[in-house]
Amino acid sequence: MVGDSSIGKTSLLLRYMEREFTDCSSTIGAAFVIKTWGVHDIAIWDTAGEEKYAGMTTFYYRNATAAVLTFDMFDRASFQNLIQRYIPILEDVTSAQLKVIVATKSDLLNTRERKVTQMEGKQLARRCNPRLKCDDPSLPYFETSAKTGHHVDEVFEYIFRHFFPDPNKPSPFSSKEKEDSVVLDEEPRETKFNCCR
Ligand SMILES: Nc1nc2c(ncn2[C@@H]2O[C@H](COP(=O)(O)OP(=O)(O)O)[C@@H](O)[C@H]2O)c(=O)[nH]1
Ligand SMILES: [Mg+2]
Repeated sequence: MVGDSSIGKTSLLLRYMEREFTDCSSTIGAAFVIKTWGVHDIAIWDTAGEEKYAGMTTFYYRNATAAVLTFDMFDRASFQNLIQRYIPILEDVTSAQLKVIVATKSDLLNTRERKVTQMEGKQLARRCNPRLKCDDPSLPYFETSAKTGHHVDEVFEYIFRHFFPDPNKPSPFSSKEKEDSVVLDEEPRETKFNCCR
């Protein structure tokens, strides 16, 4: 989960994992949760966007298979920061094969004026993912609301399906069989989200 602070990264992940929206204080450093998807245990890293943690963030980017690049659709600077700051760092340090662009806080569209168009979001998704086929109808671009849950599952499930079209087939990345997913599923979640409780 990449992007400026206060974009809604933690809220998005919380909504997906816990099915709820909680007003969170800012995340410290980076932490992760494990999502069990068929026979796979998928680690999702939530980073803090603050400058002071930039070095640490780079460390977490390094082994990422996919990146969720978030911006607040009402904050143009957060979109520019993806382009000028986060995407270049990501491309420098990782071989992430998929970059999903996610606009947050879509529940506010009725009352506020968006500062980034849907077209701009889609263009960025296209530019970031040159390996996707040109005629692929499902660009990795989503407009979401952690508050209402709008399009939140779609973000994560797009990624999981991209890498594991059949969730019950063993991973192409590792031959390790799933053994104790329940334990893995529970433990990091508690560690991660204690800022909200
Ligand atoms: N209206 C609205 N507020 C949101 C949404 N997602 C996050 N927020 C608020 O934005 C602030 C920052 O959210 P947080 O998840 O901590 O952002 P992070 O720093 O990127 O992890 C918090 O006050 C959230 O309540 C959303 O979908 N809609
Ligand atoms: Mg956070």
